Amino acid sequence: MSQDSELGKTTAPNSALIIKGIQPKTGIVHLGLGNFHRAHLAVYTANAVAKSGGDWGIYAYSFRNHSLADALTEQDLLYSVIDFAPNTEAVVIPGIHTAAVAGIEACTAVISQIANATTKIISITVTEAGYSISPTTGGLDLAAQDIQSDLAGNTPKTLIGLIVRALQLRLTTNGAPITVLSCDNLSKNGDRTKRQVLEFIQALPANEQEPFLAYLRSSVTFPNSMVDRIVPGTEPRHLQLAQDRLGVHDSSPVPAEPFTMWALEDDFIAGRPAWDEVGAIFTTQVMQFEIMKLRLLNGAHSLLAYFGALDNKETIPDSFFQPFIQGALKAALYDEYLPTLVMPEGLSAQTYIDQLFSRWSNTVLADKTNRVGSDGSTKLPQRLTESVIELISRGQMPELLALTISAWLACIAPISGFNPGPYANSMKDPAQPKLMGFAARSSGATEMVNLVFDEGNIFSPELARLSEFKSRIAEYLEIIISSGIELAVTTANARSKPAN
Ligand code: CS2
Repeated sequence: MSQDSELGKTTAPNSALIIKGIQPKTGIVHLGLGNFHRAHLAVYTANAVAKSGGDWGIYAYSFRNHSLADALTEQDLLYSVIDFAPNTEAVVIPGIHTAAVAGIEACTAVISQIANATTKIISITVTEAGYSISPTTGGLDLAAQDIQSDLAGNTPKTLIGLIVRALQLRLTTNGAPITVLSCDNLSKNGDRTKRQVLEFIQALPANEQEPFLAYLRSSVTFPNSMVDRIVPGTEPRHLQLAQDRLGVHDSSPVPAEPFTMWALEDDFIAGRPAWDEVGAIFTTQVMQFEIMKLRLLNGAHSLLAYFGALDNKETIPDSFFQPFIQGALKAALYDEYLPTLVMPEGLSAQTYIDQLFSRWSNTVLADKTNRVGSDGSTKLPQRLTESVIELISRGQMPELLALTISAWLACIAPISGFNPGPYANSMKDPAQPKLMGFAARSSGATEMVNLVFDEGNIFSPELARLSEFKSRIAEYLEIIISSGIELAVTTANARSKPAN
């Protein structure tokens, strides 16, 4: 990394912190080069290397985004992470990447880089949708076309296929230990990644399985981790702001909120950067952190996205400041999510929720409802299933969680000529074609909801068995279609009362 680019030489205002480290060699291969990675793991790692050294440079791979990889390469792998919030002008330039490559043609190089004994960690941010999870088994979706293709030995198209092929090569070339670190919003993300990898291996011909399974048992660890920072996509206004703050052109700045959090298990079999010295929390309570974050932040975030979009709100703060939505948000948090979780020791629920309220009010960041609302079919099952099951088993109907699912369906696959508005229309979802098909076949909300649960392969069979809950989803969907989101929300709010 030469750091000769304009960014490397910027004499930007007092606000810019350039973390150049000492040009470390690659120690981490990151799968899923996107804005979140660039504002989270990359910043923690750059800080850790600047403070305590170590060869922890990051070789980053994007499955699809050629233009980002090329743009970063062109500017010596430097980019700015810009804090967007009132009263801050902070900019950080993490000089920690050693390569940025993309696409299937780069796959072989990535596999050899992982196999190289100098690589100690594979880190991952591919979103919930990237793990090839079957909603029916919770394990690997063996029927998925790309998984089939990877199992047949073609150049891997999936995350899991790529990891397995790289570990196979590593075993045959040096057999050195390595850590696989998921940084995605999945509960038990390390355990789940391990399960996917194991199920992939178990689907290979018997002679390929051993001694690979023995290598996995003895030399590969999969720590669980909870990651947190709200990082929207880059828009033209961010490019302009980067230019203004830095005085030089950055083609690929990352807008981010100042808040950042990372809780993880200290299970790095081949070592790790000194992340603990730069704010990461090493704890045995990662589960509690994950559940807290997945429900209180992400679950409520989805509610803000769908209710907001249906009320014509472009941004999360606009949705948050709408009084009837904020009432529903509080009911969901206090009456439905909070009673189903145990906070990590030392963290107060009220402090965490107060912080969330200030993060969701960030009008400078202006995170979009259509970003958070996209991919709901892979996000919602993670965020609300367990709370729904638990509340129902206690005799409480989770009104707001039911309505979150209704609102998602109304946004992604509207029926009966219902138009959910521009912000819902711009949401994307991998299950959208299938859901639109259901919507076209449905004469009303009940039929639609039954199809989603019977044939959608999105929610777990356990959730699909809760017939009263499904009727509630259909009822709210009907109200949204006939009278709009506000009436649906006020109806759900009025009914929402804890069991005792
Ligand atoms: C959001 C997350 O996309 C979403 O649904 O809830 O990206 C959220 O911004 C991050 O998890 C915050 O850490």
